[in-house]
Amino acid sequence: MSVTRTKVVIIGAGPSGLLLGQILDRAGIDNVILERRSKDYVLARVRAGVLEQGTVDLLTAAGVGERLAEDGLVHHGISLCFDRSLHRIDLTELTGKAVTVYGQTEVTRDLMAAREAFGARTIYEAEAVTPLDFDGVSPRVTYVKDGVGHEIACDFIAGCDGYHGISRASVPDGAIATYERVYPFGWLGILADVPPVDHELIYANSPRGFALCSMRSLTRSRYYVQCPIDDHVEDWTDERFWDELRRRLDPASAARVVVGPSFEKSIAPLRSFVAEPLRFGRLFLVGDAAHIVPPTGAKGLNLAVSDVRYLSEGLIEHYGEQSGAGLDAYSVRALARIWKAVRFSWWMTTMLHRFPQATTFDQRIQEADLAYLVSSRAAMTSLSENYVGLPF
Ligand code: RFL
Ligand code: PHB
Repeated sequence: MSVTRTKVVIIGAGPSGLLLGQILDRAGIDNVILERRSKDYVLARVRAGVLEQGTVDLLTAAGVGERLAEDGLVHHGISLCFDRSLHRIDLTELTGKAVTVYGQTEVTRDLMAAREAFGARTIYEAEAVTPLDFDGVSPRVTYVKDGVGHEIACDFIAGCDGYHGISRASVPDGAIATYERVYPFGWLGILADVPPVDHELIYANSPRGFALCSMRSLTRSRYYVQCPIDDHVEDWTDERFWDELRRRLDPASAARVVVGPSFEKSIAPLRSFVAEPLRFGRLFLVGDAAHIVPPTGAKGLNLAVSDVRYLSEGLIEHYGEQSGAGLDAYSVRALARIWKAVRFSWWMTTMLHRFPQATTFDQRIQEADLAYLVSSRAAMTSLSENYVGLPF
């Protein structure tokens, strides 16, 4: 087994791992990323689309803001659709801030290119990645690549390996608490090269269930409909999808839907999940490894980025000023922001979806929630300040 050394081993090359690596590279802190999948596999995953201003600012400060500034679409509002009519919420008028539509795939591509240009080490298709001895002062990570075992000794391990990763699973049961809600439906999402139905996003609550009209560019649309969790993608022809989407929108929006062949179609389950704490000796949990939110609030990627902000500040302080204060505060600082986003995402999900078990009372409360929201500047401001991103 070959043994090498670095300062920080990062497990996972999703947005959390790649951004943490990029910030550490620029601060002169040596790191290695170990990723289970191939680079092409990671790039083929279609996920988030909405970036908070704070996310854009951090990506820009990390030197990967160029293409984002060129191709990102700045949105100043969103629309809610219910009762067959559209209600626009002016995010910028209410908060002074906007959001940027730029696909997670593109963020990942930019971060991978920057890392390659810098010459930092990323090991793709690393098997059996195992974080070890993180409760002591000499942690290490072992892995297998092309049938050969390797070990990397390090100062810290960053678990950026998503919900199904090995980092959280390596923590002894008694040391971690988890909180979870699983929702009784999924999102069927498609990508198609057709112009979006509107210049901003539409979140729709209809008697047939939730729908979301999003986009990746002015010629590429990303649409979702709520579906039963046990549905199969094969049951959903393009025709059925377009028909269902139109039936969940107000008549004017439905008439503007441009249909075309989809080139990506998948079903995602919806879940809220938080693990506490986020630090176990010299192992830190970051992003989806520590928490999952349903996508209704567009918060998952943005939360991953705010975790990276706090952790990178702590690591830079550790190496620069020999102070452990930032690392000691990481878990508490990150969790305070995480729980607020978990609450917002849960609330948006509850307000906008049709729940199979809902009583007529629940249904009336949902209608009142929506009616109150669009009639109250205070309520719309509250939604907006959460949607554009709470302060760090
Ligand atoms: P990721 O992206 O899951 O990356 C984890 C990486 O770790 C690797 N890995 C391992 N590597 C080595 N050894 C192991 N044992 C490993 N196990 C796993 C994986 O292969 C992977 O490469 O987590 P990260 O970096 O924390 O990023 C989180 C975001 O990806 C996630 O929160 C968002 O995509 C959530 N999300 C959205 N977030 C938003 O902010 N705005 C949105 O509009 C939004 N829309 C969405 C979403 C997620 C969706 N799905 C499918 C889950 C829409 C959807 C449909
Ligand atoms: C997306 O474009 O994929 C998207 C946008 C907003 C959300 C969730 C997903 O709330």
